Amino acid sequence: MRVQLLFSVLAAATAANAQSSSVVTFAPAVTDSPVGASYEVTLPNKGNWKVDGNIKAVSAPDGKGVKFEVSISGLPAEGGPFMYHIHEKPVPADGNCTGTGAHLDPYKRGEVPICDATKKESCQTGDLSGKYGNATESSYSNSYLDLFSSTNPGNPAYFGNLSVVVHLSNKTRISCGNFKMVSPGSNGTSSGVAMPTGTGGSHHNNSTLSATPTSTATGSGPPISPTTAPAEPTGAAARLVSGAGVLFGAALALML
Ligand SMILES: *[C@@H]1O[C@H](CO)[C@@H](O)[C@H](O)[C@H]1NC(C)=O
Ligand SMILES: *[C@@H]1O[C@H](CO)[C@@H](O)[C@H](O)[C@H]1NC(C)=O
Ligand SMILES: *[C@@H]1O[C@H](CO)[C@@H](O)[C@H](O)[C@H]1NC(C)=O
Ligand SMILES: *[C@@H]1O[C@H](CO)[C@@H](O)[C@H](O)[C@H]1NC(C)=O
Ligand SMILES: *[C@@H]1O[C@H](CO)[C@@H](O)[C@H](O)[C@H]1NC(C)=O
Ligand SMILES: *[C@@H]1O[C@H](CO)[C@@H](O)[C@H](O)[C@H]1NC(C)=O
Ligand SMILES: *[C@@H]1O[C@H](CO)[C@@H](O)[C@H](O)[C@H]1NC(C)=O
Ligand SMILES: [Cu+2]
Repeated sequence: MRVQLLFSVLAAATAANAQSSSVVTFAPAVTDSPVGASYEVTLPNKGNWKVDGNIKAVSAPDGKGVKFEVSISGLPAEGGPFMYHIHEKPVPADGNCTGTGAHLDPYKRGEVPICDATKKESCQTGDLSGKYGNATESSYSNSYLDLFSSTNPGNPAYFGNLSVVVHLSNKTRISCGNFKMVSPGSNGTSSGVAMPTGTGGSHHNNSTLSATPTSTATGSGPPISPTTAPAEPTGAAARLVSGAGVLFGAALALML
């Protein structure tokens, strides 16, 4: 009995270790999308593909995330289901979708394991089809509020100067386009006109650094007291140390 329990604990621990690195960084919920900010991307024909689409992205009225309205048509009869993502770079002047690089992933969770749509905060920020579903028909539309995207140029989850890529299920890139600003919005924490030229980092109060969220976890600076730190999710990425290592250690200790 006891031995069996040990083995299953061990198996679970090793499986978890193999599946992901031992540290998981969750995307913080966004609260700083400027009121009224909106962006739009047009998804054009590329090569022999006949895709035609657009995606509108508007700040949530309370600044908590971004509402997306997705409409894609002309998807091929074969090669689906189709994925689409916000990518980390804009489409270059030559229009080659390969130039957009990988997905927008400011918290560096990586491609694997694939997004669990029941835990959207654990997915890559740009993995819209992972979080809200693939396009499965030749004409597809969907709309949703994503709590982890931002229209504030100072936020790591800002996408206003980036692109969207549509893929076949084998990852072939069949369309891509760049977000264009429709309106910068009127509110938020940006100073002056909220053009996407902000250097980031200066938009927030002095509680935390916002430029490199992954660097806040390991303490070279003074520890931030949890009682005084305000709820400012753009600054501190919530970090979870996987229980796997701990379990592993506990199991080993029991065996010895
Ligand atoms: C992906 O699928 C398409 C359509 O099914 C096919 O034409 C293409 O060769 C495939 N590409 C790769 C890299 O497998
Ligand atoms: C796009 O860029 C990739 C990588 O640089 C290259 O292999 C590919 O041939 C380019 N595609 C077109 C249509 O130019
Ligand atoms: C997009 O804009 C943000 C905020 O200004 C900036 O930090 C980032 O480097 C830009 N990304 C690209 C690919 O230009
Ligand atoms: C979406 O399609 C991709 C590629 O076929 C697949 O790996 C993934 O599991 C699909 N996601 C969902 C939620 O069905
Ligand atoms: C800005 O946002 C605050 C809080 O959400 C709201 O009270 C205020 O009316 C907004 N101002 C403008 C100009 O939108
Ligand atoms: C910054 O501090 C001011 C004054 O305390 C407060 O009104 C404002 O909401 C704060 N902004 C953020 C982004 O925390
Ligand atoms: C900035 O930090 C100083 C010193 O810790 C503090 O007194 C002040 O209230 C802070 N301002 C804001 C807006 O958080
Ligand atoms: Cu993609």
